[in-house]
Amino acid sequence: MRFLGSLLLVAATAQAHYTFPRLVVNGKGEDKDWTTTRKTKNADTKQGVENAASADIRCYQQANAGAISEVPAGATIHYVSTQQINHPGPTQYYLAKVPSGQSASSWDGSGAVWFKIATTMPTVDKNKQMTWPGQNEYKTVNVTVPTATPDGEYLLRVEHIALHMAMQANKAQFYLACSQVKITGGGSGSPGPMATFPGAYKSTDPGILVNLGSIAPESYQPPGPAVWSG
Ligand SMILES: [Cu+2]
Repeated sequence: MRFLGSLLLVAATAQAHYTFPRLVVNGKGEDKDWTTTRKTKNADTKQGVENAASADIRCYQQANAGAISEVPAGATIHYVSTQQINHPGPTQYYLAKVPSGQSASSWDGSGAVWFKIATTMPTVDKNKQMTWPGQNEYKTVNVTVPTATPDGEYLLRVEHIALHMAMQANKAQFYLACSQVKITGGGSGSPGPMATFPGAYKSTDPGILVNLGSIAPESYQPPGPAVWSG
């Protein structure tokens, strides 16, 4: 029975991980996985990033993508997830504008260029478990690209932070991807505050090193800068 128990545990763990290979814009997804979303290093293993200060926290990419998605400002977007997003934790979206003279197809996203456009907060369900919007779905939560976002090429970064083991240092798991996008029909907003990846997160941030059993849902502090809503 002991053997069976550990087999089941291994199976559950393997199923619990995920990648986000397709961006969906106003209901229309990428034709194939990793077309405008940069293929991540965990495309096969599905392992999350555990070191919030590592270079992989930016895009976790193994390669640039071949194309760029057009994203109208004001569009509703989400990502397809390869497995059910069954761990508790927030989903966050960031944008970084490609510097002039460079392309979203090749720019590396370095510098203090990343601003957050969305995060999610937990509630407590009837079993007294903390749950987040989008939990247990096969897609990430929807976000609206702020209409004030200036036109141009950007990297779009999605992350889901799995917090089921986050009471231990460096045991939060970051599932993330970056897509190459071109925002059209946008506005004249001034996005900010800006952050770097790595740099935006520390392993000791209260939203990363956290025991979900010991905090109230409204006191959860998602890591990174404040949301820019346009
Ligand atoms: Cu998992």
